[in-house]
Amino acid sequence: MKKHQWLLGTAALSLIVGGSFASGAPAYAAGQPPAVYRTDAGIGASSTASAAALSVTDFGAVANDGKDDHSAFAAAAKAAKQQNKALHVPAGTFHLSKILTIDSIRMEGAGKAATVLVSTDPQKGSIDLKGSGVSLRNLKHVYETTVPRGNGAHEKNSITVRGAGNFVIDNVSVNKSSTAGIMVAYGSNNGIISNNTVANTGADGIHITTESHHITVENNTVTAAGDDGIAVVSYKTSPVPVRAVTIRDNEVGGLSKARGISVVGGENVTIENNSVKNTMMAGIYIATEGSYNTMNVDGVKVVKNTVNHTGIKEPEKHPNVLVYAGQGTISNIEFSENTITNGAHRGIGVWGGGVVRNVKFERNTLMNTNGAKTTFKNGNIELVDNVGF
Ligand SMILES: [Ca+2]
Repeated sequence: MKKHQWLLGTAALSLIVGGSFASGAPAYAAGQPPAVYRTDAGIGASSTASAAALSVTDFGAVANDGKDDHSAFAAAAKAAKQQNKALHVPAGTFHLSKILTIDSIRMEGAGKAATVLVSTDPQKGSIDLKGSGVSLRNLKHVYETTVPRGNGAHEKNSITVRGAGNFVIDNVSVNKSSTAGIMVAYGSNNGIISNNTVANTGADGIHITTESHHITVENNTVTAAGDDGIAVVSYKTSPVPVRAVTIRDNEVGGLSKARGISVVGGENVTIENNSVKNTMMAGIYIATEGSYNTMNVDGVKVVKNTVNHTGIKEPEKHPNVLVYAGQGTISNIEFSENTITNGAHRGIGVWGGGVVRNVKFERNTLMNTNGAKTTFKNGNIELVDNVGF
């Protein structure tokens, strides 16, 4: 707690000195502690429309009339890029009949309850982010209707980051999508996904894949995801894995249909200080999967998370925390100072027919009353000062 308070004070001071919020510049660096956003929503929200911003209403968008605004939004986004200006979306409800692409611009609403973008085509409603320095803030994106997940096409995600660099998705509410809530793909890098609310998706809540790297996912709330809550996934069809991802201070659960937080192929991933509860499969899942032909996992730190009552679904009966080598190799996994409680069917498991190397559990607290506390069937497992194992 002392450390937490010290970090908070330091961050707040540096922000006041830097004064970067008023400029609309990215509000923080990836290495900064996230606590400041929780304590001062006004600072986190930032970004009032400035003289340097264009408004979608100047390009013909009309709020609350039930009519399509896509062409106005597209024209405004194009102009904002050409003029190097931010794009403001005022309060109200706007309708989008197609995919909206924002390229290298900052698009900002008036708040994630105040500005609502409604996609009317369930097959083609993604807000796509591309280019460099692109950001999406302070609005809500919903689909009027959804269709089955089916082929999993990105066109029916809520938000899709397509190879963008230095991107930000902050204070956005995502509600309903046929596939993922926030999809980060195609080598997207140096991105921050923060303070968002993601609910009722057809696939994963937040999904990071296809060579993306240096991504921070912090202080988001993910509930009722149709698949995993927050997932890092690398397929063997990629030349390199997803890497350097930090997932911290998120709340994940609300009867999400699969795992809470998962790494299924990837390198150098930190999962820290998250709360995961009430997911159908394992709360935290580190795996290689033969059926999905995923890459190896190397270097995952799982630190100071709470995992409560996960693995609800039968017959799988996942433990609260599961390391599963379905193929290939899982190496260098560290679980430290986590609190793992009330597993629906069991506590912690490490198993699978692949290779598991170097899994360490240190100073974790396990409180398990249903089924086996620990099931270690594979790997070189080091246990240090854990409680309840
Ligand atoms: Ca309209």
